[in-house]
Amino acid sequence: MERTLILVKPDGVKRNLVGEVLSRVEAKGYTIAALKMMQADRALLVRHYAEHEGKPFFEPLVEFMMSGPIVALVAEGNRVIEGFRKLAGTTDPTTAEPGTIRGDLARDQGTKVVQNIVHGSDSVESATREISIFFPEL
Ligand code: IDP
Ligand code: MG
Repeated sequence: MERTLILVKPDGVKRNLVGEVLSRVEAKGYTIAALKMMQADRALLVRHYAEHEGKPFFEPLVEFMMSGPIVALVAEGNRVIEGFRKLAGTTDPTTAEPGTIRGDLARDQGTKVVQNIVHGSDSVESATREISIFFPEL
């Protein structure tokens, strides 16, 4: 069964949208296989976002992701990686389709890093790597 790593980012937790995100994942029919609230530290985030190191938004991204608690979960189901990316919507919340998490619940806040409520793995390789970072016990 395919698995993906989903994060509710600090903006989503601060705005009390954890339940809303979990509800959309469950309503779609995916199973939540693991779930935890945590405070991510720099080392963990640098590993998680390694592909973005050197980009202008990298440091703001790490700072933002450390700005408050996050919720990490593993969701499971056939084609869940692709399916959750569709549920999340495109990276830029201004143009993300209405009906998606980012399209419905986020907007441009004028910050250096885009605040867009959720992260979802983008491939089987990323999912395996990211799940092992956030849930080494699995
Ligand atoms: P994704 O989350 O839709 O997969 P990525 O390109 O992997 O998008 O970028 C990771 C995160 O970095 C995004 O979710 C967003 O928070 C932030 N980000 C991506 N591109 C930009 C940008 O061009 N400017 C500011 N922040 C960005
Ligand atoms: Mg990404």
